[in-house]
Amino acid sequence: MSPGLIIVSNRLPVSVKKTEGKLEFFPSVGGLSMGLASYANNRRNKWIGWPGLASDDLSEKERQIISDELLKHNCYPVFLTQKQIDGFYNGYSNRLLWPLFHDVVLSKSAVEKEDEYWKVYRQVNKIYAESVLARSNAGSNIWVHDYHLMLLPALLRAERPDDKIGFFLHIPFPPMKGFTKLRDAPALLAGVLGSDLVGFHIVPYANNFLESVRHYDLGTIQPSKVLLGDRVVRVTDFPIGIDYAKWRRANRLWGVRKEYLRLKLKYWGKKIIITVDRMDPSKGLVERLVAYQTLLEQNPDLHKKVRLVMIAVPSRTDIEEYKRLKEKLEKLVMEINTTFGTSNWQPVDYQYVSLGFEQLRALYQRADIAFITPLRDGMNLVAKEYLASRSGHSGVLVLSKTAGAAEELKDSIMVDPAKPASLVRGLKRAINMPRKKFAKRVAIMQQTIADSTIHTWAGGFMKSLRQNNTLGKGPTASLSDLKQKQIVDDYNRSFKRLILLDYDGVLAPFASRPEDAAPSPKVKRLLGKLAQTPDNTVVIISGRSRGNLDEWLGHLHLSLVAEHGIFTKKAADKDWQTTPNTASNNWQAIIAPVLEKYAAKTPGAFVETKTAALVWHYRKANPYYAHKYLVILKRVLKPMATKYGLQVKQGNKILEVRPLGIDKGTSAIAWLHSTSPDFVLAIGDDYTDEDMFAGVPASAYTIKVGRGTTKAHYRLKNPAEVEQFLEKLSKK
Ligand code: GDG
Repeated sequence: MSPGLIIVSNRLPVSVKKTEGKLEFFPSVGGLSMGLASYANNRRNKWIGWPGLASDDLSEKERQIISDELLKHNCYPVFLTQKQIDGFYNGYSNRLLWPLFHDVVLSKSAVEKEDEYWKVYRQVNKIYAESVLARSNAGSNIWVHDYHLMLLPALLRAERPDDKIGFFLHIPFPPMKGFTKLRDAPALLAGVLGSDLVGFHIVPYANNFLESVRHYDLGTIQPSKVLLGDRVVRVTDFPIGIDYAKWRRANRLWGVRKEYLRLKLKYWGKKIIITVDRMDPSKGLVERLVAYQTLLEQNPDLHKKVRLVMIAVPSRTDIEEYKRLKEKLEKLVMEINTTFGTSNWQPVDYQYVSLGFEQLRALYQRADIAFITPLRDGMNLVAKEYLASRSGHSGVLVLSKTAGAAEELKDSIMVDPAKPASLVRGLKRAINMPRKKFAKRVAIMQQTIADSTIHTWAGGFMKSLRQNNTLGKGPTASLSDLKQKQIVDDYNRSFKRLILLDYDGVLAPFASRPEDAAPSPKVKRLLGKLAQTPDNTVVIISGRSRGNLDEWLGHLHLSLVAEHGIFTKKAADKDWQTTPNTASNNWQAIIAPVLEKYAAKTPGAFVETKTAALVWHYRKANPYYAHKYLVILKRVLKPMATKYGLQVKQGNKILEVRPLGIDKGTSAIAWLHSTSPDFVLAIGDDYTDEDMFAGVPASAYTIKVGRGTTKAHYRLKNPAEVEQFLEKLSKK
């Protein structure tokens, strides 16, 4: 049975409010709950989110009632206090991330509180992580939604390396220049990069994201993906759609028909222009009204013939900027209505309300023109819903070119919301547009919307997420018993064999302190046996220092390579040889304090000094700080590495600095030259072992231990499987 799906979002599809001491449950507004309904209704799946009210004045009993009621919908609440809601939701998410991502000017008071808000944002993301971890098992599929939870994927990844984690951003991702204004931009990116799959509405947002990842040097950028050590994060577009059939067919509903008749009478004989948006600074509501005002000023002939119905849905009402917007908008409505209105014509029908589905559907059906001009919008579902709701191919759509929907709805009348004249022109064109002329364009757009629905969106994302691990593995096949037998046969037939083995993660599992990862007696016995076999050269090729290797394996007839090739000790030799021109460590005095500085900031991280390398270990570190400072460290080290001829390589929870030209590939090639083998086996688990896989001939048997992209041909799961395989090999 495939594992269930865990959906995580700020809000749940069911919301709760408390009026006069009574709890009320109601469905949340918005396309997401509808789109994911088929997943949410499956009892194997879970939806985790905030129920919409502060937990401060909820009794234990009330919490229980909420949890029980939500459980009926497979929903699980994350309870947040008012203080947490203020810092996380109203503060960091909606006063900083939201405006910044929509290119809206940030308020000064919000910027001043960035630090304070950030602390709560992090804290709440951790609360979400704890909730997800407590309610799911290892191996789950987890789908995280939106800008409120950008740190969550990495927090989950740290605990669940094998889970499939997807992240979808419902709002635009801004260009790198805008995004990097945030003080904690790298930490947000590192958070999202904990995912296997990152989805955006349209390609430009995905590219902006990749550009920011490149800016902070967080990974290797390839088209639509980021390579991160041994992981691949796929970054791609999934344009969200609507439930087309539901909107289209709703004209049959009794409630819709009744409401439509009411609107028909109410707006009799007028050309109706609608705007439907949450009351939000990014939606360009003031700009829209100003455009309408200008249109009326410039075209007196339109007076009494048109009417603008503005539905402004209450949203984020605790936030200062939203309160001010409402005041400004209402003042403007009043101004337009008093300037142009007459006793029987009110130019703007302003409604600050959340309509029911049937009312909204009827309004779409009645509206001659939809005037949808957000300053910026991730997608904008209203534009799609309007077109789906039209009888036949009627209606005219005016749409901002800065809405994600503009990518698909190219046949709309496209306007630039930053240019007032463009809005006025667009609206005038819509009013004068001959119905028949526009019908063809509506038909094309309706087809587009019908082809790419909310179901195809959710299904497409989930399919991709499930496939993602396979992508991470590349074409590498797991080393089947049959293949193992073939390798053993080939080994037995050959005359001269070279066996290159990494140590950590291959011959011994990782321990939290490097000195604790000693080999088991069985591994030592197997290595000893292989090394004693005539015509075998067995090389332990490791990043470790000489001390550990000597202590643990020095007594066996093995060859040892320490510090990725700086030191070599051949099986018969007593002493280590140093690769010429590599052990000068003048640079260490300069780099070590830098690594120490960031280790001090990262609880649990420490610096290991090798003869000719420095290693920043973060296996035991708090993952949040580790990612944050890893990013900064890489950036700080880059120019220093160029100056001193060093390479900075990220391995398994380590960042290693060592001289250029010293890597396992160079070392492997040297062993090939000195032994001329007819059988080569190389086993490794780490990023640094990829150099070894690349260095050996194509005919070599290369085996990667664990997950992640690799150049190796085969894969084994863990050191225990390596041990079993070596046992087969040593039974000659
Ligand atoms: C975010 C992104 C992206 C509106 N008024 C009423 C009402 N609505 C429903 C609409 C529509 C939804 O709310 C609004 O969706 P939008 O896409 O237009 O905008 P956001 O709320 O800002 O949504 C956006 C979306 O996420 C999905 O990814 O497209 O870009 O900003 O479905 O129908 N519903 C009811 N009464 C109303 O008065 N019942």
